[in-house]
Amino acid sequence: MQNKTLKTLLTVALTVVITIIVFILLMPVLGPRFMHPLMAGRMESMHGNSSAPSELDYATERMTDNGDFKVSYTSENSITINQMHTWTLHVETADGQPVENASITVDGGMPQHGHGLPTAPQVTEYLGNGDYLVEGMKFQMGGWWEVKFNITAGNLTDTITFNLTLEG
Ligand SMILES: [Cu+2]
Repeated sequence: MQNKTLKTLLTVALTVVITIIVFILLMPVLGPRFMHPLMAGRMESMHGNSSAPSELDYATERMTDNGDFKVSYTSENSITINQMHTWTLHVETADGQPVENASITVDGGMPQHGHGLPTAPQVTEYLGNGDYLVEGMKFQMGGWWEVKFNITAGNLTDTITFNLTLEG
């Protein structure tokens, strides 16, 4: 009788130990799946807090990367997250002449989060005097954003990246 009890106890203890060992060994495999909701929550809170590199240039008027154009932007209203809005992009030559009828594409995203813009903004209208209407701008969270323009006018093509940090 006592022998059998001992055997049962040993079996239970052994099962528990083996289960724990197997669980620990499988942790790297199971971990990501089990941890996901928790980690996701933690990532989400990191999302807003990750600070941008300190040396970023936030100027709204800059030279393009090869120095071909001087570009500035204004927003129709203050940039608030999750609000679709419109920019006006002003493009000049390096010596200050307005650039007419350029073809311009828009791209952007959050370098620290590895995602792009939530919308596909487009230059929809040339307003004259080197001004271009950019519709469909939207940012879905606070933090450091890059907005990139690729500008082609005549035989010149150049790119520019504007940095923004948004509250959110
Ligand atoms: Cu993000």
